[in-house]
Amino acid sequence: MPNISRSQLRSVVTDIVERTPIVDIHTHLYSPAFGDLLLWGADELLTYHYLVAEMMRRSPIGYDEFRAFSTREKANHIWEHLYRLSSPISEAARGVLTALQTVGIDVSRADPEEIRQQFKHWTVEEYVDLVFRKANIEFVVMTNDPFDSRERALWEQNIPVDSRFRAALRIDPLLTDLSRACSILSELGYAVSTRLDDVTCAQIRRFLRVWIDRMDPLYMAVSLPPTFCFPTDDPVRRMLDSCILPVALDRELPLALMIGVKRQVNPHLQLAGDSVGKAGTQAIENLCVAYPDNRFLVTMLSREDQHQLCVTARKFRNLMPFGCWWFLNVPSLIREITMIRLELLGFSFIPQHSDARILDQLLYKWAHSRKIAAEALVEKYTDLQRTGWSITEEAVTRDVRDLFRDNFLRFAGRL
Ligand code: FIX
Ligand code: ZN
Repeated sequence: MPNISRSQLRSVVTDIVERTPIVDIHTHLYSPAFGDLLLWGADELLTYHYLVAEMMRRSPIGYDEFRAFSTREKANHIWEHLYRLSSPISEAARGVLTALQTVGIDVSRADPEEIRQQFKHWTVEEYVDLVFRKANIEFVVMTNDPFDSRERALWEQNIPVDSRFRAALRIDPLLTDLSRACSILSELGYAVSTRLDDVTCAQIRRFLRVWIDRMDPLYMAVSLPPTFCFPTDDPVRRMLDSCILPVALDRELPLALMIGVKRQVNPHLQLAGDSVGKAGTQAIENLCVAYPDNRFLVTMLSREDQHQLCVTARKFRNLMPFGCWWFLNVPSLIREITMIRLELLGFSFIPQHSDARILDQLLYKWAHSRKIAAEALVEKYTDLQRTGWSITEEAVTRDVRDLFRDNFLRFAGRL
């Protein structure tokens, strides 16, 4: 394969980044068979919890008054305050415009009613096809919660799952709310107690295996507060040591740890009320040393933890950093974090996940992230070319595929 010339580098790399299909390793999307759980369209897009938080800073509306609105009224209110009375410059507000533009909606003079009308042209199946094609996504990984009765009922009916939506087994209550976990497990017929005795641990392992068999997840996942410690004397240690990690090992599943979320610092904001705290990587180091045969996918929410996470990843091959999560999913920080990772880890990380909750968001989150990844790679390959090193299309294609797809599939044992 011929070398890419310096003058062509930018266009070749950008083109390869655009053409490489994405495996989106963490979303809150569902396959259409899950019915109402799959969110899409104008009103859902405009009432994303990121936008609710931003609107509340500009509108005098009371929390209860806003909560009592219908989704359509909420969308109109958000449009009024974030799009009409101000320019939609924040990442979440701009993202709506990128998403609409990508599916051919003229945003120059649109208002929510006109946008709603445009969505009437599509069925959900057509819209899923359109979004996956435009965003060039191979598949997304859902967040599947067996502690949620609505979701559980759907899985129990053995609904057919579209192969573009793969499962991840989400297990937060086991590590963050043991009494809730135990009361749900008891209702489901498992003999458990919050003392986490041997019988309980065996029952929790059985529960996890039942749901792994049902969902065929690509990994298990939990999001954790910045105060997460390991090891400790509390039930978290026993839950990891005697329930979750042995099952992860024998079913060959990575455990995804999403660390740094401070839940409900403002409960009035509901889903929009969570915040961030610095965590450090001591717990991750301890887990990686203590369980060298387990694999850990890790994303951290605070900017301050990003460098330390890269250094920790240099020490442990059973640790895979991923994504620019939530408040980090803004261009300036994606750029910074991607550069630090490239410089400290080469191509051995997963640069991004979308965390999309509304299908349409795949369009903007990936368009924006692809652009930043391409710019970072052009800068780094240019530095290599300056040394006399040859850059070929084959090499760039391999590197980009590793970042957007193969690193995850390999780490999850699926390649
Ligand atoms: O815990 C998580 O998976 C978080 O990503 C969500 O709970 C959060 O609300 C979110 O949507 C962030 O993007
Ligand atoms: Zn998430």
